[in-house]
Amino acid sequence: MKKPILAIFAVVFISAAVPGLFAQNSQRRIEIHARRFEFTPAEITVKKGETVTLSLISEDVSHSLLIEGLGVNQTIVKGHATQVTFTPDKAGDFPGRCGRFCGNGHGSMRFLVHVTE
Ligand SMILES: [Cu+2]
Repeated sequence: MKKPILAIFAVVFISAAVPGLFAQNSQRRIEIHARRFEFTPAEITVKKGETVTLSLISEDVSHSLLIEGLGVNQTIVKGHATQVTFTPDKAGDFPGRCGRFCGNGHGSMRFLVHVTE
């Protein structure tokens, strides 16, 4: 009976001592709000190889989040929380924008993803 308990203690101890060791596949989730004419937050920083899920919420009209360098092109309809997942495979800055005309300030609806090594 003692060995399984020791094994559990060992796993708990190692997990605590080495943060992230058992979290390799856990997805990071970031909530992004869209409204005329901004994304909030307008910038995020993620790690290369890290799988990130953006939870997109519109507060007014339909928008979209278009990040060409990351293959993201997701319509955001008011009243429907939408998710988009990506895993950047290179470091750098990836500009995004609203890809759906939403009014006079549409062109200033910018987004930026910093991908670090
Ligand atoms: Cu727009």
